Amino acid sequence: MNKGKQVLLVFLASDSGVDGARSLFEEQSEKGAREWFNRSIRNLIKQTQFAIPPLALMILASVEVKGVEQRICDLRFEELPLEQQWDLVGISVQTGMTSKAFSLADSLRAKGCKVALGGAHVTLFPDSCRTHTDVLVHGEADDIWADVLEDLKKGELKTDYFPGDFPDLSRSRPVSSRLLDKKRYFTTNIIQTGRGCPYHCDFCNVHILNGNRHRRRTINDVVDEVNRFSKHDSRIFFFVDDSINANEEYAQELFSRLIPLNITWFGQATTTLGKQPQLLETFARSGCRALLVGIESIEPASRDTHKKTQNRPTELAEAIINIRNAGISLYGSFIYGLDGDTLETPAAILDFIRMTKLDVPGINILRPNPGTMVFERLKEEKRLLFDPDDLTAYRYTFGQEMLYQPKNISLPDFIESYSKLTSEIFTISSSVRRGLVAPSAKAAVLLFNLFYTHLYALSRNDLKQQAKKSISLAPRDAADNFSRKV
Ligand code: B12
Ligand code: SF4
Repeated sequence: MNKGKQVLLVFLASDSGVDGARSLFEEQSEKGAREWFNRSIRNLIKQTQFAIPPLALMILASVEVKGVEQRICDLRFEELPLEQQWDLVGISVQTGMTSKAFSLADSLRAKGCKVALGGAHVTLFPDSCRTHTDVLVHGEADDIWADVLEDLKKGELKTDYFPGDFPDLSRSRPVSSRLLDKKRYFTTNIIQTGRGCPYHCDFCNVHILNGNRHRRRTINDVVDEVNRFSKHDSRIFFFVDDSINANEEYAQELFSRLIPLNITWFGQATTTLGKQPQLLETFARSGCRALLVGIESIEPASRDTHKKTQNRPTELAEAIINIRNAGISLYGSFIYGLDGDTLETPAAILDFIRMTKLDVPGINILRPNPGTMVFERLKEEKRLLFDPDDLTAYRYTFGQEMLYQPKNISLPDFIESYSKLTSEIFTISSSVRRGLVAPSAKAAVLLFNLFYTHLYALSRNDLKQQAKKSISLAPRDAADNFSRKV
């Protein structure tokens, strides 16, 4: 029987971080018991991590075109199903994963399979992808994916598909989670209510990828989706919006309507929530248990330079205390090494964490991703440690390598002070303490802190090695550049 065109949608696993922490520089020399220990920890992290399914591929797989069957393959958990002949393989590409994406695309094409690339990296750097693919899908593909599938059926695939404008999210496009294997994920209840951001933080791509205007789905569509998803999976919901409180009125109405559904949920918000008492109460009543907030920096000079302009540093602590007092645990994400930071900054971060009792502190190194304003500035100022044209230098890691020269701190001093900071924050006893005092989601807070205790130990080791040996997977001259600067 002719089953119609067969389409596979692929999500890649990253080499480190959330997809299973591994050392960047020691891997090959690991032997015996140490190798076994590291592999076991990695598998444990992979299995118990907060692995969520790729929403982009859920959206594409939900596009129904008669005569086309789609399947999602998540390479974090399964092998590529090559026993079957695929008419088209779509791969989601993020900067940081380009080498993996391109080599997979090349090998599939060598076997005669047609490949379509889409995702953030394709939108930002289409030309870097061109030689690795048959089809490039630029931008948000919610609507144009149907055109690709229709053209596939007709045997008339084009090389480029452009959405024209950002899709109108108020048009109903129900997302289905039925193609996912529930057992693999922490939850399959992944929802996005809106896209776009009016701010311009210079280390972020979102305002470039999704535009400056905040577009929203209708509240009815989101409530329907929550109802539908919860019939299939009774676990927690994760709203992947960059800031779920971006529009106070919308969020107030949406989450009021979710109260009777009795769900629990995690999400990402701005600290402004601490100054929105009514919305904060509604979040707590609607089942919000934990939020990720981008604190980024408590140094006024860094916030100004990097255009993190929403909220003054003095208001941050108060906002965090208010949110925790409402019974919501907080993951607060910092970046140390911004242009206003000095060797005094770690002590200020430590004080801030102690004062606010932040449940999970995330202490990141700035990662100047190509396509961001900060990347362009560092390139101009000749502060990048790697060849700016080498996309493989921007692999996704977990604070494990330096990609740039901080402004006010020498590299060895920075590495030493960053390592000291993470070793003071992440210990087994502080993890247990944070888990015990967390206002909610205590087990998740404990687990996250324990994982980070392991991950940051890896980070310290890798940074030490990078500084010592000037090892780099980037080109030779870049490694020389690094050793010169160190
Ligand atoms: C949720 C999230 C995560 C989650 C979950 C990721 C997951 N498993 O899906 C977690 C917390 C794990 C995470 C981690 C990281 N993330 Co993240 N994350 C997000 C976030 C907030 C939402 C992603 C999402 O679901 N969006 C909704 C979907 C519908 O949008 P979309 O992915 O863009 O997909 C659309 C198009 O791109 C396109 N498309 C996408 N894939 C494909 C594939 C094909 C074939 C086609 C045709 C089209 C297509 O069509 C889709 C529908 O319109 C985005 C920000 C954002 N606004 O998107 C950042 C974002 C994707 N993350 C980013 C980064 C940098 C990271 C980290 C490196 C952070 C870090 N330092 O550790 C890690 C990398 C981990 C990894 N292995 O990829 C960057 C990527 C930038 C880039 N140039 O690639 C983003 C854009 C945020 C930013 N500040 O710039 N992330
Ligand atoms: S970091 Fe957050 S607030 Fe800043 S531009 Fe990105 S999405 Fe917007």
